[in-house]
Amino acid sequence: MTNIASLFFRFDRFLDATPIGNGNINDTYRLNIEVAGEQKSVLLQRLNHLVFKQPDDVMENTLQVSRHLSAQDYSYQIAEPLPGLDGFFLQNDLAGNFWRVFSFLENSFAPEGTTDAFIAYEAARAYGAFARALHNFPAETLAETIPGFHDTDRRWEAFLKVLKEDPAKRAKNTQPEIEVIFAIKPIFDKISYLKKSGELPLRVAHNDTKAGNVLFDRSTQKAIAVIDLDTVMPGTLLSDFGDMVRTFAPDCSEDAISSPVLRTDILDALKRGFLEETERFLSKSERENLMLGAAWMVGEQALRFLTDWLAGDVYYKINSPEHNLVRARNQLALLGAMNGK
Ligand code: GN1
Ligand code: MG
Repeated sequence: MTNIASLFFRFDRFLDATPIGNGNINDTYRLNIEVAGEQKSVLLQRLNHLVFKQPDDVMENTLQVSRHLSAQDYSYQIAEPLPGLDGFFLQNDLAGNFWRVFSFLENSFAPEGTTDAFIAYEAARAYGAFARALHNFPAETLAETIPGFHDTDRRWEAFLKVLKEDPAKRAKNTQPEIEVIFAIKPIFDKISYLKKSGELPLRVAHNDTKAGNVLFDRSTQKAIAVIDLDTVMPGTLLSDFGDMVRTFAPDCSEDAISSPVLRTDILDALKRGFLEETERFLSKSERENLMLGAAWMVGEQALRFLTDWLAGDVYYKINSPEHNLVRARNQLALLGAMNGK
């Protein structure tokens, strides 16, 4: 860590690097160093280059979007990427890992676990403001940092392939879940139709709109920043709203063995917060299909967890042998609970 820190800063003393957050993909630390007698904190992160295969594209998107946001009427803070001593934003260690540093927003916290209606409302407003500030940005100029990220047709193909090859020999004992996935296919087909027909406008989408990606002020308890711009890509806002419903509205986490209950007060808070910021520019088809976006995101996440389970746990970090299967079941139960909402 000391070596990595020294690629970014000249410092007198390396104090510590404490892991923070609970992301499934990257590794994040609060790095404390001493510069000219003063303690300085930054956010240091190892970018998972097995997931983000073009790290330069991730940094370029982040810089473009951060610059655009700072030139808009956008009342939130931006966790700016900081360059290394050689001027480059990405620095490699000897093992070939990619590291970057962001300014640390002091006196802030990222919500964890099940959040209440106020947090949901504040976060939805922040994600809505983010979308609004970027609605005149040319979305097509951004790189696809994970090609086909929300291309559910493509994810469906990947699922069928792994189901056929069955590399971990798990398909036989996963029949009930596989059947449910086939039963929800019409949701994916409807989204695919809306995208292909051009009914849904191409937008800058954040693509990871969970509670943990909004920072809150410890004193005021208000949202102060939207973070984690790695998956900001051209896409649709239905997935951003949908992923909020997926992550905020259940009464338990996606890792819980119990079946989630959909909390309608949270759902209302999300709609209110998001629409306050976006209503003026959303198209009719976006407004009408927000809840389809939610069903799509929950279904797609179930598909992704199930695919990873069948593949032998190659993508998501797992903490127990059946973690991916538990997550897939959880998401399928959530989708069931959403029916008719
Ligand atoms: C991953 O690492 P984290 O928690 O931000 C994943 C999301 C999933 C999420 C499910 C790049 O996000 O798409 O919704 O796990 N990110 C990537 O927990 O695949
Ligand atoms: Mg993320």
